Amino acid sequence: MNILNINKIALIVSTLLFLNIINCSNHDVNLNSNLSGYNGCCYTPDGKKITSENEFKSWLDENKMNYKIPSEMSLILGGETWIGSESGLANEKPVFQTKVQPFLMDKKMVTVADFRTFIEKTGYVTEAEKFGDGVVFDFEQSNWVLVPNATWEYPQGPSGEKAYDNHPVTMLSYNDVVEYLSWVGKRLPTEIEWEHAARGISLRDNPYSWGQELLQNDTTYMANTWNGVFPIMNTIDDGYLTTSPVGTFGTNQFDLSDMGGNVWEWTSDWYRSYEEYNQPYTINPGSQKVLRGGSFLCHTSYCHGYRVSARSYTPIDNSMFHLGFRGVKSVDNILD
Ligand SMILES: [Ca+2]
Ligand SMILES: [Ca+2]
Repeated sequence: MNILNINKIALIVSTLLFLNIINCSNHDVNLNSNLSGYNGCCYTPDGKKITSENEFKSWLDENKMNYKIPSEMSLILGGETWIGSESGLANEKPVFQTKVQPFLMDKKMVTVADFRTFIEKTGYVTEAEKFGDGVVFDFEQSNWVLVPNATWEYPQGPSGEKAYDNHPVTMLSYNDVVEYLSWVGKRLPTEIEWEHAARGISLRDNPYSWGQELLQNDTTYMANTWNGVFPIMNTIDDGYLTTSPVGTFGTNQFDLSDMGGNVWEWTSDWYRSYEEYNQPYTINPGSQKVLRGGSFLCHTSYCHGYRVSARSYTPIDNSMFHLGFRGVKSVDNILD
């Protein structure tokens, strides 16, 4: 067994620990993220305070001649924002306030079809293809496994289902997604940008990007997550065992879809405690990147990762079947 495989198996074990023990041992997550009293976040790039989705839409209509916003992206208003949750998991504390500059964010996650265009035009070879395997959850064994020749086209391996064009592309390393985004003139969001965008405009103290409940009116699922008992039984009440088409479960106030569930999303930040956030960071062999948004594997009783404040992490050379991405651009790019 080579060093790469030993590292990968260690990673799988650590991922499993993260999912089942560290994050989750009998921990009931209080859904109130304790940001009450905080009303509205946001200012337009020209300095107008926005406190509701309707005000934002009116401002967008009035200013569409002044701002070039690509149709596939949303303008995320900047302002003072609160990050974290005092009632969430340990790594979501302490809640802190910070400033966010306005930026543009992809409304939808990058799809399999989007990524195929990149491969066809550039001939890029992904790291999973170079390494020869990828990390997959085996539903029959309820365990993580390294699957030989798992790729963005066949994220569960060559004998698994081919990835659908309109689903989020997965099985990509950090370097792969940075390469793609550079090709389209975008970058990854920071985790603060991601959480700020997920919280929307006036629903900012809700646990989820869409509101208070995963199952609205006892009938409508608002995200693709794990239904049933993790990790032994998935009842698939939301319709999907693994990925779902991007945008299936609606959008938040910034018109962003899949900000909870479906697949986790790479961010540009190295993972660390919020208490160390303003200190210089030295990259080390254990460094990992922050993931946001949760996935089809997340369940309320475990990491509950599809909450706006939830954080996960993985090493940069890791390609996983429940991990994708979306791009952002700094806002100067849209000004005339
Ligand atoms: Ca599901
Ligand atoms: Ca997601």
